Amino acid sequence: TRLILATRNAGKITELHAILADAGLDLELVGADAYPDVPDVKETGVTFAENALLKAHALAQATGLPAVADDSGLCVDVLNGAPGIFSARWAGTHGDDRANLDLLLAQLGDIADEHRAAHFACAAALALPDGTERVVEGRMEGTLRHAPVGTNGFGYDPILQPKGHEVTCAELSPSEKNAISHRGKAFRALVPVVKELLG
Ligand code: ITT
Repeated sequence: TRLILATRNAGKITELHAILADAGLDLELVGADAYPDVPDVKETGVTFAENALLKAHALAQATGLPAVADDSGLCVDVLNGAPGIFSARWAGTHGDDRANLDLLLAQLGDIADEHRAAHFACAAALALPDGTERVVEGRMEGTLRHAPVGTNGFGYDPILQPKGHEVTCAELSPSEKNAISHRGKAFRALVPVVKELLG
């Protein structure tokens, strides 16, 4: 079965290939970049789940193929859940990971560790060309460091230290991160749904 990943984020694509392959899905995964004529969908939803569904439906409708999408972000307790669904463009330019991370650190200033709780959230959506849809979510809890450490991963990985770990997500290996991440949890939960609907 051909399954399209409705994402243009290279970090997500790498992780999703590994997560879905490990879960034993016998699928041909094709990134959204293989469909350059499909316009970027406006993420007008107010939740991760709504935006993930918008992206999955847009690609499924445009291609006539089943599509999966990821909408994700970092939610900081002391900021009432921000950046949340605005994580990719927190500092203004979509996808400028370094600027987003620097702005967030500046906003937190030297707030003490016990007030630096945060979590990554991911909504994983599946949409079929006939309009069928499913969405599931996953989370990874942690605390925010005062400065970035590590070079693996993407986005805010260098500042999120997962609960129960002494290192940041950017110091974990890809497989270590996928084993505990919001994205790993969400997409492993989506796999049985994909198998049920697509065989
Ligand atoms: P697509 O819409 O094309 O999938 P995007 O980057 O615009 O790509 P989102 O709107 O879901 O995707 O934004 C996700 C942002 O949240 C991403 O740019 C990172 O800044 C952050 N993020 C999500 N998952 C992350 C992770 O595992 N590690 C670090 N940062 C993450």
